[in-house]
Amino acid sequence: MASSSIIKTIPLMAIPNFNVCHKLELLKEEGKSGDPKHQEGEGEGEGEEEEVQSYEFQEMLESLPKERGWRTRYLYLFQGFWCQSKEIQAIMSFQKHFKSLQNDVVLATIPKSGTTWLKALTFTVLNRHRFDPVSSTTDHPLLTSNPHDLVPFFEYKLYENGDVPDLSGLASPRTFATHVPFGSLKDSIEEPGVKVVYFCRNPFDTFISSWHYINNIKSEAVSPVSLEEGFDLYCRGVIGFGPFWEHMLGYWKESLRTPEKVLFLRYEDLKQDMESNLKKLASFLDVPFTEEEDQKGVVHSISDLCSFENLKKLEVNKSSKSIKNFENRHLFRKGEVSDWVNYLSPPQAERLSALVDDKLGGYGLTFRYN
Ligand code: PAP
Repeated sequence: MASSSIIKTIPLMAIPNFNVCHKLELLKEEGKSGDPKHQEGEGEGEGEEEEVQSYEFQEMLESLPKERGWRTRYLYLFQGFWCQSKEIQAIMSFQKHFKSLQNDVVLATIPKSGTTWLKALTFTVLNRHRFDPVSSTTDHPLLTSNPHDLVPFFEYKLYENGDVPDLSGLASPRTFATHVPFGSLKDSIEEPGVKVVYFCRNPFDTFISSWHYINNIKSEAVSPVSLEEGFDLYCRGVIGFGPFWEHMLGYWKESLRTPEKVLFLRYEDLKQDMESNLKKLASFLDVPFTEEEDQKGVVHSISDLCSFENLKKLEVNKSSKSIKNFENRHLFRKGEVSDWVNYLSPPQAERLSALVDDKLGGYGLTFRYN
């Protein structure tokens, strides 16, 4: 799925070739597919959970702590964070097989922090000499491809189902994305010169965005997560790739320790001041804007091209699916700061605020969310 959909949607060989070499042996050994009754997705009607997994994988899964899932029946505590069985399968394959190269760029987020936006901006900044964001407004790849097609996820595209993609033909800098926390990523990006951009959004809006999204895309067979239940799970850390505070802290600390390797950006800052943040991103990626580009209005053109309003209205973002089971249109809901005030009660807001202060305040990681 990964290879064909990417090749189909990206013009001019921007990402030329993701052939799957072989499956992760542990997960795909012939004759060891396990008892189908033990499959997590059994009876859920959830396409993502239907894949037959090996007996060893099932055994490993059953040894993990689990909680009620948001989108699938369970979330498992794997390597210290919560995720679905299919994600574990992909992450294991990624960790085993991915080899970083010197100029690789990895975009990291916890879901619903603005991943789609960051992908659009980074792709456009890095490729602005091939795809001019100022004049070629009619044939820019973003006009016909969703950002998730242009910057593939390790866990939802490249290594999905335990696949092992052939990344040898990719143009440099190779640009990938992940939701995996830093602790589970770091061994895979040890090559000097690999750069990580972490995009952080305030936990209030991230929660509301997640709650809407999951209720839009979840299988009919999984009961809806009410706002109250979802909020309680979120505050207990039980959300995909959470606890959110550990996810944020992992990248925050690393950005302070190795600022040349990890850039920490905030959703709210980009909303307030796109120009300086886009310049920061370009400089970090070693492709700073020149004075001439500044005068030509390149920064503004990129900002406009990647804006919520522009992306949301494109046909590809209204009617296609770039990631299996996820309709692109659900990736563009409101794109605002502070929408949470329309959903959370004062006691809920107090609880989350106290949690954020308690978990993150001591590290100097603060947010604007009012
Ligand atoms: P993902 O992690 O599943 O890829 P992600 O893109 O991080 O999702 O989150 C979607 C959120 O980003 C949505 O927020 P909302 O629910 O509060 O509206 C979506 O609207 C917002 N978003 C998507 N594209 C943009 C953009 N170009 N500018 C600002 N916000 C955006």
